[in-house]
Amino acid sequence: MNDVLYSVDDGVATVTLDRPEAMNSLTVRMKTELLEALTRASQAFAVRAVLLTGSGRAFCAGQDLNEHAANLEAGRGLNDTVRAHYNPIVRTIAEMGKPVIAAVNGVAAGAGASLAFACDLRIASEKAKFAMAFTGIGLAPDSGASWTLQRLVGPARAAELLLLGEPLDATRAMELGVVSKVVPAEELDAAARALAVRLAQGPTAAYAATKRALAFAADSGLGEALELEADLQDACAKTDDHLNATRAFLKKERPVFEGH
Ligand code: T3D
Repeated sequence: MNDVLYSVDDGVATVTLDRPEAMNSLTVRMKTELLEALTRASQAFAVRAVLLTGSGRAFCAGQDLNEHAANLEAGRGLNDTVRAHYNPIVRTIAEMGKPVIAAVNGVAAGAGASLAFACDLRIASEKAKFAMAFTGIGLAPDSGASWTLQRLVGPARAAELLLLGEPLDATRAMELGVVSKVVPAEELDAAARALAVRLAQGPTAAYAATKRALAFAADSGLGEALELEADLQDACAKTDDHLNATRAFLKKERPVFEGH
């Protein structure tokens, strides 16, 4: 891979968008590599949590507008590019049975903000900024921002952010619940890594079930959500992690989760 870095340590796959000279904006090559990295993390048994971050001063400035302009000049529409590249990336993050954390090191604009919103947790540097840059260039939200953002901040605030496109700094993002923690820039790597390692040492099957339950409940009635919860709980109850953690609790010991 050239523009996306991938490494695994302590059960954590770190996926780094690495085109800092263009603020990690997304070309076809970068989106292809990002999907490959996320798919690899999702399928690797040894990986139990994923950390997504950016090199340099940006998290991700969204679509590379040079490539985008060339596409427009060539008369190519966006129907295929959004479906072919952005949608599979977002689905892979949302559907993988492992927690995905965005370590938002700087500006996250357009589809870059959408990528952060698609993750399960967001931890931000004081220098982070979220810019819903879509309408600023005459586009509508993509990569799931219309779905994720209103679930993070509520429909009225999401409409305001997406229509007006005014950036959120890290403090405001924290106030609105877009991020769960803000840390000084120099502490972001360590703080995000500590969170990812903690999750990688947790009950992976229970996390997968929690992701599934949350995604399902977002679109279903209480009755259906109760039914799925019952099925998922039954599956979790059959894991070694649950059995061992219950025994550990009764012996007043710390549980050790093996991830199955
Ligand atoms: O084709 C499709 O599939 C459509 C899909 C669209 C999804 C989208 O993501 S739409 C939204 C696209 N993104 C944007 O509109 C954001 C554009 N960038 C900005 O608004 C600003 O650059 C930032 C808010 C991200 C950062 O501002 P600032 O002042 O910190 O930095 P800057 O000076 O504007 O940018 C620094 C460099 O990065 C600059 O290049 P230079 O002059 O140093 O050579 C700038 O052109 C470049 N850059 C920033 N964003 C992009 C970019 N180059 C290409 N594409 C970008 N998106």
